[in-house]
Amino acid sequence: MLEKLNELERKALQQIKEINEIGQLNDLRVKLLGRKGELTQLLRGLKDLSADQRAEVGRVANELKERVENMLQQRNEELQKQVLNERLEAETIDVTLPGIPLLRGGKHPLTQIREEIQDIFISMGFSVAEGPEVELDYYNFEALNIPKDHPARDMQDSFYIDEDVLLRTHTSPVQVRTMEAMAPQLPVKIIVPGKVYRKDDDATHSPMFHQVEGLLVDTNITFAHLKAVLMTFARKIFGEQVKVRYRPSFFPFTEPSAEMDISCVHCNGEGCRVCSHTGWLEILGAGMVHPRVLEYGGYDPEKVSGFAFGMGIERIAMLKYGVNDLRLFFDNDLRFLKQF
Ligand code: 2NM
Repeated sequence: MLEKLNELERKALQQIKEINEIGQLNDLRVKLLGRKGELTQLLRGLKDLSADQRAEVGRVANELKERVENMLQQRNEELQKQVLNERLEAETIDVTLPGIPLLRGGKHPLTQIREEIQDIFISMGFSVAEGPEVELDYYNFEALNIPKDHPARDMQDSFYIDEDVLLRTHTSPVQVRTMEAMAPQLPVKIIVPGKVYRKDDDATHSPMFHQVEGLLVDTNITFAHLKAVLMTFARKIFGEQVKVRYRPSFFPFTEPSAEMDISCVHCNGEGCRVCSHTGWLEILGAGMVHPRVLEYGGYDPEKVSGFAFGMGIERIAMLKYGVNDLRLFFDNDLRFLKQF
């Protein structure tokens, strides 16, 4: 029996050496050491031996099994290495190929313009204030001296949530909220950027658009301060060559009220299609804060005065960049947005 074991081991080691494929190696393991394998078959003869012989043959068989397993294991590792080497030979990596480009994001043109506007007013000492887009009718209209029967309150023009709540139609309610929070401290010197909502939809009007409004309240503030601040703003955003003019206007929350025009950025005031051959472009509304609005804000109009202004960010961006359809800002078309 010991001889048979010897012979089995010799043949096994020979077969293991000759195998060149991992799958076949597993088959061989089963054939040699498995439950119905050659070694098991051979050990059936143990029962015919004496107890001493059985112990001796058993020991030899166990040692044999261990050696064969080691050989199988070793061959397995060799074959795995071989497979890996063949793959490494076959597969090549061209490290000179260009990499996958990382797409770099950028600020939306309206964000760029808003930040430019903010920086200009911050440089003149204004702070940036923000407030809710879902606003009380009280702050959006009442406290701004827009009475109940005023056409600006028309359901046709505003998004109402219920009788007393609506999407703000301008950022002015934040000015009233800020005055309320600050009174009687002076000065109030803020700009308020943000989204506003009106029932409008065409090439130059979107139901959601962006505004920057400003407010300066202090003792002895006059229309001259308004002109100085707004002319400085116009020159910084459109260039030092720009001219400005004021036309009388009307807003319920300012008195007197005015519109500020700039000389046309396209034709430099000569007259062209952009400025409807007037040489001028309207860019913002402004005025001295109505005494009633100051009162709503908690200030005494006998002791303080102020000016306020408001502009649409889309309109400024369209003029500055020569964009003729405001919907381009909201379509998310990268071919458009990448140009800024
Ligand atoms: C404009 C034009 C004129 C304005 C007024 C106020 C407030 F709250 F202080 F009274 N905020 N913004 C204002 C004034 C806005 O937008 C065309």
